[in-house]
Amino acid sequence: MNKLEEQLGLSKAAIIAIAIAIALVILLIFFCCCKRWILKKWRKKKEALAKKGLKGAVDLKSVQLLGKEYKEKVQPDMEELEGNMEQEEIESTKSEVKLGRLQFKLDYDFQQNQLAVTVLQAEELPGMDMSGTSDPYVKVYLMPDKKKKFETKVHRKTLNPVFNETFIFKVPYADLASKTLIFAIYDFDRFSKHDQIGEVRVALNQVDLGQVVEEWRDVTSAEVDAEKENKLGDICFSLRYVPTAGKLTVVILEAKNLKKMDVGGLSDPYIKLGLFLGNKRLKKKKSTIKKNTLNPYYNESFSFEVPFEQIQKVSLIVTVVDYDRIGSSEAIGRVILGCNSTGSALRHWSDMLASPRRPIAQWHTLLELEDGKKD
Ligand SMILES: *[C@@H]1O[C@H](CO)[C@@H](O)[C@H](O)[C@H]1NC(C)=O
Ligand SMILES: *[C@@H]1O[C@H](CO)[C@@H](O)[C@H](O)[C@H]1NC(C)=O
Ligand SMILES: *[C@@H]1O[C@H](CO)[C@@H](O)[C@H](O)[C@H]1NC(C)=O
Ligand SMILES: [Ca+2]
Repeated sequence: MNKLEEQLGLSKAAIIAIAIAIALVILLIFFCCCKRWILKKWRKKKEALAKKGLKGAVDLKSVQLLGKEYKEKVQPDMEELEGNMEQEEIESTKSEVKLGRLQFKLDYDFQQNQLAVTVLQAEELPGMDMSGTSDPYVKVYLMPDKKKKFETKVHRKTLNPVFNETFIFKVPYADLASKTLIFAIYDFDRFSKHDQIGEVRVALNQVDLGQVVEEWRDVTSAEVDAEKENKLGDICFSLRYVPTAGKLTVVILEAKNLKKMDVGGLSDPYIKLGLFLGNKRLKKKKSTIKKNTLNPYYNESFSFEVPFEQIQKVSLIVTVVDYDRIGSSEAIGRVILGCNSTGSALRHWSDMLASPRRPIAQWHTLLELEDGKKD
């Protein structure tokens, strides 16, 4: 019996038992650490394998990223602004007649004979949607010739959009005085006609273009007549892209309020689809003709082969044409889609890319055909 045993009052056997227990605990802890490390390694390997194995999923992901890229081009989704929004909503409902303000910049270049119009930003726009917010964009054109119409990008869920986009109008200085610059502000809506929020009219004979003009103007309610007289109608179709199959599917759903093209009658509209690579037409398709109507219903599906490498390079032109038995058929209006398009058309295209395999339907306002570009 040694001193320690005497002091603790323990037997030799008991001390050995305690030592073994301590060793066991240490071993257990060591095991646990090892196990975690091994599991982690195994998981990493599995992820790497999954990435390698699922080629299709990668395609899907990259096309989604592509869509996201466009979306960022269209507008940053401003979730973080949502908090401020409630405040704005309350303020905007307080004063119903207020339509907000728009800031723009005009810069006339006397050498080039061109007017650079910058849509800078808007403030305190009214909420047009159920949620109390709007998805604003601005159309910019000169009156009385409405030929060249520009559109800004659509900004999602905001009443204070920062556009900062510049558009160039070629106008000799002598002609400026007879022109009025229109900023028409719209609320984007996927499932219905886009509501006009209001407009800002700038009579160019009342501004001094000898220097750069930058100012704020109140948005006023739109002169409805001017818009209506130029109306060509609206069309609804869905777009679906399957990157793995390289297939673009367009379902033409319906059109409404089409412009009357036949004297003393309605129109006989059909839809023409053209797939373009630059100015070169790759493919052309036609819907059936709907007789004697301005509100045709089609529900007809058309598919195009577009490999993933090409989807960024193609554009799709949807044209509404009035069929004529006697003369040649006349185009009523059209929509151009692709990564170079603007406004609500760009939004539709980018939403399609961001949701591969899913059909995305949207209404579009028909635009006039530019002279010289046949399709
Ligand atoms: C607007 O765009 C110009 C040129 O692209 C840039 O220099 C400027 O910082 C932008 N302003 C805002 C407020 O984003
Ligand atoms: C549209 O066409 C699809 C496919 O042909 C069909 O399943 C659907 O029922 C049609 N919808 C209507 C409302 O006719
Ligand atoms: C977009 O514009 C660029 C530059 O003008 C052009 O090179 C490209 O082909 C266009 N893409 C489409 C899809 O039209
Ligand atoms: Ca909206």
